[in-house]
Amino acid sequence: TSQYDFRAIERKWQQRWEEAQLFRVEIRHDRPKFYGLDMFPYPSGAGLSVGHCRNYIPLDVACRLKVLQGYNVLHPMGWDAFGQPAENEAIKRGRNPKEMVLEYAANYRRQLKLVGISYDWSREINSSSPEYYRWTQWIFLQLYKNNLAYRANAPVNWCPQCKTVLANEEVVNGRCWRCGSLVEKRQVPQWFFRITAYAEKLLEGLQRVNWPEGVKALQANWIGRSEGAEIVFPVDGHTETIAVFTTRPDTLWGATFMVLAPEHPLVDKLTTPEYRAQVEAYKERAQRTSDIDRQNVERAKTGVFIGSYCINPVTGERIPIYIADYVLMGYGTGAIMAVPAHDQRDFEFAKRYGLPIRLVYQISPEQTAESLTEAVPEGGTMVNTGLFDGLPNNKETISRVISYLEEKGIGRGVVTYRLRDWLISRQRYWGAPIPIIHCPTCGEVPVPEDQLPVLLPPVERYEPTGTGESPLAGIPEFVHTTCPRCNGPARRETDTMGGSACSSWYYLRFADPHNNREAFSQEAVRYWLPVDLYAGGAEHAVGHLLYARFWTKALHDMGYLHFDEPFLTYRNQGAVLAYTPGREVGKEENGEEEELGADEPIENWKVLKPEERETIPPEKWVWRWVRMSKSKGNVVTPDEMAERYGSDSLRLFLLFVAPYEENVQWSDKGMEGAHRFVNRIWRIWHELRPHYRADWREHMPPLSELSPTDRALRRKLHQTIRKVETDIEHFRFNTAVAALMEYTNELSAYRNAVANREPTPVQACLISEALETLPILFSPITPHLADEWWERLGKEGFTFNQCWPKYDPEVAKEEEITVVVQINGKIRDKLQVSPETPSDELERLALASGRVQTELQGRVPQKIIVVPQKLVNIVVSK
Ligand code: ANZ
Ligand code: ZN
Repeated sequence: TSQYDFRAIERKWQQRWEEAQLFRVEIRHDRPKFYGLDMFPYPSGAGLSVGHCRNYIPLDVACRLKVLQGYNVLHPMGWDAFGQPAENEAIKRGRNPKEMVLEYAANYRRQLKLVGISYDWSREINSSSPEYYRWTQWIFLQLYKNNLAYRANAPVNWCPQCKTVLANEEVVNGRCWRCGSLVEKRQVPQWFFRITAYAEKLLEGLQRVNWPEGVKALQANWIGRSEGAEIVFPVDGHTETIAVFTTRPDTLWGATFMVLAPEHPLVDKLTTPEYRAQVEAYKERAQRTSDIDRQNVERAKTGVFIGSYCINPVTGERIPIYIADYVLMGYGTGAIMAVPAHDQRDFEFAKRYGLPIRLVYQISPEQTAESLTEAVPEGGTMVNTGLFDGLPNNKETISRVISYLEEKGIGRGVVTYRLRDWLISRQRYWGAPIPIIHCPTCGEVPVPEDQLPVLLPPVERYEPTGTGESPLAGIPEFVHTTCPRCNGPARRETDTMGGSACSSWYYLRFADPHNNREAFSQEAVRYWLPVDLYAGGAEHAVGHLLYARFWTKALHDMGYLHFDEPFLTYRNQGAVLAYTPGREVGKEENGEEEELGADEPIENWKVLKPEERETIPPEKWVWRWVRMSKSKGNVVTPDEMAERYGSDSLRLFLLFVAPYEENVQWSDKGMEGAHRFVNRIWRIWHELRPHYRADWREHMPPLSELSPTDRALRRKLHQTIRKVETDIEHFRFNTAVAALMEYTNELSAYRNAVANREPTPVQACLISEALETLPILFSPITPHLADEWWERLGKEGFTFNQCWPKYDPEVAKEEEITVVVQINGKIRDKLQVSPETPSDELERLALASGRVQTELQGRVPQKIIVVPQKLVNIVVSK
């Protein structure tokens, strides 16, 4: 029957694909490879929403196209199962995280199959399985051996709610990325990866990848390279010296005071007794202020004098030492030379505390330090330096000053980075144990590689302890062990690795997921890696995407990888927003703001809680577009959509509704529209089906013998083949679908023209070409429908592994006509244009013609007459 029974059709093909193991990749050596990867998800209990589907469907379409183009395509899926999200949920539900994760993953897998994603499930990985984390631990050891992993006492971000430390990348606006609590500072021994050693390489590599500019800029800013100098100031009456980092060593002559971060190690030593009390009070206050606030340019610049002085090494002056919270300990040297004339923060500070201001650059002879109303960072020529007076305010001068300081032994040129080392230890249960043993005699000893994995022991209680120790510390059988070096009694490290360690190498494991002798074989990685196309949310810009690049580079330098950038092309999709009822609230009530997209909070608005939907009358509801999420009660599931409209319609809708990078406003209406289109093309195809002849290729007449209508239909088909292919390759899924819709219109018009008549043999050829091409063109987008058509043509197998049709450039070429150009009625030139060229375009082309311009000799036309498809007549006075 020609009834579009999508439920039966989709069920049938999903079953057949499964039976045939259709998506299992086999390497055929005569073909090129393509590795398309989605960021592997943490499977949550809420299951997939249509919002998640928007991550996976576009990449699936791109991968399916690559298969049709004849590539060996690796398109795998797995679970980012370790880490805080899973553990928090397990605690909330009182469940064992291991079982819970497996159950959630099974549901995700079912849903992903339901929407027809072509994953090779034989390569599924789960980062919390010992077969996987054994190798996460192995990589940890390699980093450790290469001095890229170390333990240090450090002030760290502590989430009082999750009771664990957090990486800098996990602190968002001073709050925990998971639970939103305000983050505190604590001093505890922690494990770090030395990502700072790769700051320069991480920056450099960004120039070699095809990523969205915005994401590259975020990473570059996060790495934060600064060129400048370190200058050493002697302290008056002490043997100590203070080094400062400055980007403007040329302004040293204007440094009239020095500012230390309140946490600077020399503060205690240099504070004189009479200032002790105020210094302590200020330090206390600073500790409670977040780094974000401290960097806020709007905040008043406060600080206190500590009683000591240092010596400006070029002027010989004694300058006072202050502490102020606008100087951070974590950047540069934690100390600055303050140049109020040319640095705005220092200017505000000097004005507040009545400190001297001295110009190093003068804009005009009248300009004085007293007359300044703000700092002047740019312009002017040097004054008050003696040696360099008269030089302009530019890079060249900075270099000359640096050379001078180096000669004098006062300072040296340096490059600093904002990037900090990556904090990896977590005082949590649900992670890969850090494979280190602490021995009272030998110190830190790595677990021998043949003893990996260090298994995560099963426990009754895995809630965080709140003491700052991991729950593993409470399991004597785990903790007590023997030292691999001296065989004496020793203790195991009880911290686990944060989930970001697992996700820093999973893309390598997919190449060789079942290897139990090594993390990955050279052969597999050499074949499949790097990832050709990576898709996932831009919120990972300075976390996962940076970490993964670092591990790749480190493993590359150790000789394990032949490449040093893991993701050649990376794309991030927009979110799916749902129209959601909420209510207006005052600022006070809006403590944690609702989030619209990734980073746009909605003020004065809160989503309605289920009980509020009962109590607040609908006319008081305030509707907003916000990101779909279970917590907002606005989730639409793919299950619902597959049942009502079919997965093919859902796929087509999600691709068509907006450009890939843009947010989508979900609407059932739009979904219905997509479904109507799928129904329509299904019907048209079936109406033409009776005229199909399998031998059409042999009977297709040459182009020149086709009637204009026939020719137009073939032209459109071949243009559509080309457009769908290039659009998908460039992630322009919406216009690819639009092209299919346009073609559908043409085909429908053609069908009407031949309706009720037996088509001529030539028409039958054209119809057959369309009938046979459509299943392949639709295959990446609506794969179930495509296979059903294919079968109904009497073909064997699946559209999945057919060949993408070759468009014929001759056939696709736009028809051209000749339009003559006249001046005062005499033919002067001819234009070759498409018949649809509009009048104003013809006029423009005519005037741009070289021959016309020569003829006109600068005369301005009095009148231009255009007869579309025929001529342009330019009238000029003689
Ligand atoms: C003197 C000076 C004069 C500065 C001038 C700027 C302009 P970027 O570009 O972000 O690297 N600085 C250095 N360490 C700091 C810290 N730990 N906390 C806060 N500020 C710090 O900024 C480098 C500049 O920021 C340095 O150059 C220093 O101020 C300040 F006309 O030194 B400058
Ligand atoms: Zn030992």
